[in-house]
This record gives sequence, C-alpha cells and structure tokens, in this order.
Amino acid sequence: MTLAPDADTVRLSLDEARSLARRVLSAAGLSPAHVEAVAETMVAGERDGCASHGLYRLLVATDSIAKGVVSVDAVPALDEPAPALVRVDGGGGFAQLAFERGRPLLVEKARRFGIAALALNNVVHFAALWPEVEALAGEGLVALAFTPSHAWVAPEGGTRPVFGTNPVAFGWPRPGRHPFVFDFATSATARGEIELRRRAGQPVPADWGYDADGASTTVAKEVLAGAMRTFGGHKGSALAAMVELLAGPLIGDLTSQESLDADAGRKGSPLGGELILALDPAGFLGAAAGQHLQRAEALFEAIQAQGARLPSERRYAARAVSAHEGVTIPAALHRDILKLLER
Ligand code: NDP
Ligand code: PYC
Repeated sequence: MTLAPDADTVRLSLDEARSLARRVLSAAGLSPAHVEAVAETMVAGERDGCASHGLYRLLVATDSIAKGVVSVDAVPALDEPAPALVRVDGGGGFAQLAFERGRPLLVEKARRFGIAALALNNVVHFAALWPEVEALAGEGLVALAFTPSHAWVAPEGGTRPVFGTNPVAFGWPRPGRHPFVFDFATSATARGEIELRRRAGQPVPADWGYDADGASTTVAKEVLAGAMRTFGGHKGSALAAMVELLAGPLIGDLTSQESLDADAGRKGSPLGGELILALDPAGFLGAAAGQHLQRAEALFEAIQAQGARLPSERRYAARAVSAHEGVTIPAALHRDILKLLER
C-alpha cells in the first residue's frame, strides 16, 4: 500500500485489494465460499474503475451482514424447473455464490437448447451485473441480466418511489477480444453514485432526483431521502417496470417495493431475484454460426469510425492500467474500511 502524493488517496495493488476485501468479509462473519465470491466481485469493480461497485461495497456488504439482512453461510440450492431453466435458491445469501453455482448448468443448457435461463432466487444483491454477462459472453454466448433493487425510483410523471434502480446488462462475444458489454441502471444513475457524492460532499445534477416533497434538488442526501429519476424519461421508466416484472413476479421473487418492505427499515442491500438469459448463436445459425461475429465487428467498427466509443471500452482500459498500477481509492474510504477490522 502507498499513500498517493496528495495523501487524499491510497494506492493498493490488486493483491492487496483482494486480501483487504477477504479480511474484512471474513471478520464480518461471512463463510469462506461467500468471501471468495464476494471479494472477487468487489476487486473486479475497483479494478475496472467502477468505484460505486468496488471496494466501497465493503461498507455496504458488512452493514447488511451486521443488520442480519444476509445469511452469512447460506448454501445455494440448485434445481431444474424445466429443461431449459435453472433455478438457484440463494438461501438469503449474497448473489455471487448463487451465480457461480448456477452458471455451469446455464451454459450447458444454452448449448443444448439454444437458449436457457437462470433464476437466482432469495439472494441479497449489492453488485454490478456486468460480471455475469461478461463471463457468459466469454464462453461464446449472448447474455442478458436483470435485477430489481429497493423502491427508490419514481416513475416518469410521478415523484414517489416505485421502482428499484433496476440494471440491465448485455454481453456479446468478440473473437480475440474482450466481449462487448453494457450494464447500466434504468435510473438516471446508480444509487451508489449518489452515495459516493454524498460521502464526498458533492452536489448531484438536478435531473437525478427529487427531495421528499417531490421538488428537484441537487443535494445528494435529499435525493437519497426522496426519489431518484429514471433515465430517458418514459423509456427508462418502462424498462424499469420490465426489470421488476422479469426478475420479480416472473421468477417468483420480490419487486423492489416488496424488497424494501422485507427490509423493514434496516437499510440493508436489496433482497430478491436476478434473471440471467443465455443464447447460443449456433441455435439459430447452425453451420453458419461464426458469421454473426464478423457482422457484429462491422457494426462495432461503424460506431467507432465516428469517434464514438463502445460501452465497456473505458472499463477494459481501466483494467489494463490496474493490472500493473493497482487501484487508487479515497483515503477516507480506506480508513473507513480499516475501521471494519477493529469491530
Ligand atoms: P452508467 O450510467 O455509468 O453506465 C454504464 C454503462 O454505460 C457501462 O456499460 C459504460 O461503459 C457505458 N457507457 C458510459 N458512458 C458511455 C459512453 N460515453 N459511450 C458508450 N458507453 C458508455 O452506469 P450506472 O450508474 O447506470 O450503473 C453503474 C453500475 O451500477 C452498473 O454496473 C449496474 O449493474 C450497477 N447497479 C446495480 C444495481 C443492483 O441492484 N445490483 C442497481 C443499479 C445499478 P464503461 O463501463 O466502459 O464506461
Ligand atoms: O447502486 O443502485 C445501486 C445499487 C443497488 C443495489 C446495488 N447497487
């Protein structure tokens, strides 16, 4: 670990970040299998320059553990409700281990049937979704993932929370390259971004949310106590509703309002489900499979030829830098993380 020249930040190698995350999660009482899965996700987030879902999440995850929101030693249970469907009951544990347990069978079924779905039920979710779709695209599959959260977001035309921040993630394989991946909240931004602004004492853009009286505000704390807004007006609002339905009632799990009700004021991470879809291009294309990759590359080239960037380009670039330079986090965050080891 080194103090950066301004002493406001701390630099950690990836190994140091991983070891810190594991120590904190173990000290919080999480079982070894969950520690591994959860620490990897947080380090991957920090490594890829996704601060809102990186090491900051150690504060969030340990808070949920301390409040009894998470089952620390849950053993995910896998079953097959239909030939192309996989279900993993996470037993109230964090979602990462449940995904690891379900992933091999999801891949196998997608290859066998051309399309397959994995429902994670009864999991606590604090994380980004790109790790799931990137892993599946790395296996040559096209992937989609959705999860509701807590009711923090107002529908377009209203000012009171109904939806979660409800991310949508998509992954597409690329020959010899990292997959094409996007992953974003259907709210104007992830709630984690607003939490980071609150910690840093910074304002938020006026179109991110409303205060508790339904008035626009740039004060992060007021948006957190009021309602966030969807991205893209009615379009983000409809997509947020779709995520509620697909990864809630469709898979027999909670909506964001139900998750907030189940939280009963503890302010823990969302509890509920995640839906992950995997498609094998060979299912549609048979012997012609492979051409789809070249045609996709032509599309990506046309985007980049205009000077526009692909989603995930920034993240992969950050990954390449972190591999030799490590990660830099605010010193205040580092201090708060170390305090978790003193409890
Ligand atoms: P952003 O609004 O920052 O959007 C992120 C996505 O858009 C990334 O794929 C990013 O690629 C891409 N992107 C950003 N700018 C551009 C650009 N100029 N051109 C092309 N692509 C671009 O993220 P959010 O704040 O909405 O979400 C952040 C994270 O929060 C997500 O990973 C999401 O899964 C997570 N989240 C998790 C929730 C949960 O319940 N578990 C709830 C809500 C959010 P790149 O990474 O390369 O910049
Ligand atoms: O940043 O909105 C968010 C979020 C919710 C759950 C995990 N991350």
